[in-house]
Amino acid sequence: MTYENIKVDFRDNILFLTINREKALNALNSRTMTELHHFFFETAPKQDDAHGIVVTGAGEKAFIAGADIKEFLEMDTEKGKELSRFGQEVFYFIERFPKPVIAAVNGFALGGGCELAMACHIRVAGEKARFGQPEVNLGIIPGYGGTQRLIQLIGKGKAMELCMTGDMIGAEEAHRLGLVNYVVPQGEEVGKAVELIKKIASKAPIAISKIIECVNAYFDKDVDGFDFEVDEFGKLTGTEDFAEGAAAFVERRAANFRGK
Ligand code: DAK
Repeated sequence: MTYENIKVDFRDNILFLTINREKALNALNSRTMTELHHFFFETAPKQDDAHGIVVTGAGEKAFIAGADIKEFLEMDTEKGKELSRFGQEVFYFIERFPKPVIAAVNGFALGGGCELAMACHIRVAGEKARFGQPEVNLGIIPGYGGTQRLIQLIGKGKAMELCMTGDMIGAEEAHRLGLVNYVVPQGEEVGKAVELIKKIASKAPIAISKIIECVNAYFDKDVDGFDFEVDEFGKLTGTEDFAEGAAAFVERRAANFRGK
């Protein structure tokens, strides 16, 4: 698939995904959702040598200013359903992607943009970033998991307030609430995300993928997260990387993990 609305680069074993509709503040129209779907289901899983993914927005103003409101005007039920199915799949898949996915939030992260950032494993915000769920201003509610993931990150009271008022909050407030992991000087978001991915890449890859599964298991109502953790822990003790990690500790050297 040829990408028109997203840009994909691969450098230093990291996939850089940029939402590339600067004139529309990187709003997510259906074409962009289709491309995101393709990227996360086709492109990224095949890049075996990637250590992780950094997601950001083109330009200096926005990460993603939400779903494309202008496109809403032309939407019928069928199109709406298709968009919804695609979106839900993409966001679910991002959250469970077996390598770190880090949002480098460089500006407005509103509606679907805030939701996409929340589906990522870690969020780094530039100091001018602004977050919000303004769907209520349009007569709708967050539809890409926003009501659920916001509670997971910042708690029920604040999630209620942000969704019901549609208010925006700045990066510092987002950090104070736990919505973002780091606030960095504007323009340094991607650099910080790269630093984090490089650090994570020095650990055992299977363990990293299992951490992502186990943490997500907590929020899966059909799974007992503790049991799940026991099973995954047991499996990891049989990996070559565990033997290597333990041996490296005893031999006082850096571990050389191979993902086996
Ligand atoms: N959609 C389309 N165009 C947008 C846009 C958006 N969300 N946000 C900005 N733009 C466009 C503007 O129309 C303008 O285009 P031109 O008029 O120049 O052609 C350009 O980007 C620059 O925007 P502004 O001139 O407004 O820039 P300002 O600095 O004055 O304001 C702003 C920046 C971010 C405060 C403002 O643009 C704004 O309030 N934008 C809208 C924010 C918003 O309400 N976002 C949508 C939230 S609703 C679904 C699941 C989820 C969703 C939908 C469906 N399903 C399950 C099916 C999600 C819904 C949402 O995200």
